[in-house]
Amino acid sequence: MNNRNNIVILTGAGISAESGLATFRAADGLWEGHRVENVATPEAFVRDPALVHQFYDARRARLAEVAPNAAHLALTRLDVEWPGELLIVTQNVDDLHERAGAKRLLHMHGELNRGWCLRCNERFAWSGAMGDGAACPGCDTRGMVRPDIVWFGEMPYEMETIEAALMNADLFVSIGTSGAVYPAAGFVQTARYRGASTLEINLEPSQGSIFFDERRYGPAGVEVPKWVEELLG
Ligand code: BV8
Repeated sequence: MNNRNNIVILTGAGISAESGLATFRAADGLWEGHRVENVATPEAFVRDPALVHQFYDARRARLAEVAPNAAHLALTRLDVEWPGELLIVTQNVDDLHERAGAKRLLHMHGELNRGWCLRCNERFAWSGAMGDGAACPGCDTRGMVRPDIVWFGEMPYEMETIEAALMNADLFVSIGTSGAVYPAAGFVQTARYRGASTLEINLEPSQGSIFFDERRYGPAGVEVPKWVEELLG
């Protein structure tokens, strides 16, 4: 890797695991006790908005109790020191990359700390419980605010920016994701098609591990700082 090279990094729930946030597909396959289709789809929100708000309010409250870990901090160091182009694309809706100081970052699945008014379509920062009676800070309408999060069946954010970065990448690194959810799980194939080198850093082989030139298995808090030190060292 010479330092003119362009790097795209995809992160998933595994990078936040050592901070104490639950991943999606832990052993029981449930997501904090819920089936995904009951809390992370537009249909679920229509069917039972109070349950969906309760699920996200609990995760937003939990987020306030945790902190970035060594893997987030190592990616921020790379973000600051890498002279080539670099983009961190996170699938995570937590704000740990931001709190670690990352700047060249985008949230393709939205953010826990943002809301979206279905009446006036405004999106805005949100802290604390959203409940199902929350008032929109824009139009003041109550009960029409949803989490600004991309649910299953909804289009992820900033796909054009992501595709452009992948088409221009020399190195694609996937960290802490099971490779179960599309279109994120397909990014490695776009990068390979463009001739990028590909590296997977995860606790165990992901569903797409065969597509990676290099694979490093272990806790992100250990493997990511090691990799960044090698790259910058
Ligand atoms: C869309 C926000 C189309 C919610 C999320 C093709 C085939 C089949 C289905 C589909 C397909 N293409 C699209 C679909 C449908 C669907 C999909 O992919 N379904 C899957 C289940 C098959 N995709 C979609 O619906 C997407 N939208 O395609 O839209 C469209 C087109 C036009 C117009 C309109 C629509 C939208 C997907 C986004 C859903 N939202 N998140 C929220 O967070 O509340 S996805 C959710 O799961 C997470 O955000 C995350 O992104 C995703 C994947 O989870 P991971 O991050 O990978 O976490 P996971 O627990 O799975 O894995 C953690 C990994 O970390 C593990 O491997 C573990 O070993 C590792 N780990 C654990 N600890 C550590 C560690 N690694 C290192 N260190 C550690 N300490």
